[in-house]
Amino acid sequence: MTTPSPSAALDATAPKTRALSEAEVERAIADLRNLGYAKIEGFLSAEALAEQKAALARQVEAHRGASYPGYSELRPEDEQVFNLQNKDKLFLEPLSNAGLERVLMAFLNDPYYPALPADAPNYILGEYIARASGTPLKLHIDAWMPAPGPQTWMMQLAIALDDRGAENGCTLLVPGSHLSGRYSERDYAGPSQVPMAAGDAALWDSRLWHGALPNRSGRQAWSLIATLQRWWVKPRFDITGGLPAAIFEALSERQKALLGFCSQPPRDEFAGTNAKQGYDAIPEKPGR
Ligand SMILES: O=C(O)CCC(=O)C(=O)O
Ligand SMILES: [Fe+2]
Repeated sequence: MTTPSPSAALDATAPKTRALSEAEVERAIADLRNLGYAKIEGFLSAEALAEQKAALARQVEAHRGASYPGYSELRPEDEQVFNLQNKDKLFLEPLSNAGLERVLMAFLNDPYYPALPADAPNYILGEYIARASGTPLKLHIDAWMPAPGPQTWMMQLAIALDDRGAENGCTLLVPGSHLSGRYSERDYAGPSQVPMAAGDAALWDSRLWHGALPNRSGRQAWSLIATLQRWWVKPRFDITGGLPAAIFEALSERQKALLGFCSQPPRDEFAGTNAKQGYDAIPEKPGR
């Protein structure tokens, strides 16, 4: 494979994200293995960044004042839009970048999933939010439990839509902590700051101890944060049940597989006996 320069043709499967070079893909995989996180600079083109920002601004406006049980009362200073996959198909496009898929497949694809092509993702979306920091987010893991070793089952992808530095609540993380086999120390001293420029992406293993600084500047910095996980991890929302029909109809088979439509547990043994299904198992409409 040739190594495209950053200005090379845009990736055909993900309009307006940048085609990643072979070296970038390999470095991201190595960094994720060793450090538990990786950065991809300039992931969104200027055009894609403007589009994502405009799409998010519409959603922020539409959800102003909304109350979310279990969230709004706990983190009143933060701003968050949930379930981006239900809001606008545009938010799903960056997730289909071919280089990004290769990085994620290296960690999250089940090699024993014959019903989907070996060169296609069989991992799924677990959650997709946009957030802007308010109060500090203490160090935590998102993997539900720690475990040492080279295998993981969940990753987060953050795409910065604004410049995000220490003054407005950038990500904090503890390099290597994904291999510790321990839950985070909430107040661990000396985590690394991960400043990002608008359009940059970062990935981290969900076992990694991470959090976010408070926003002290008053200047909001939004990121899209997608959780990608192995096909068998329970999503945080009912993604296949909640997707609006109009968005479902506009998606490719590959995107529907990403949303979990190929790996739903059969309702009972007469409907099926294997959750690892192919594109032909995608239902006619959202749900089963
Ligand atoms: O905003 C960030 O960079 C981290 C957010 C995060 O860790 C989370 O939402 O679980
Ligand atoms: Fe997190």
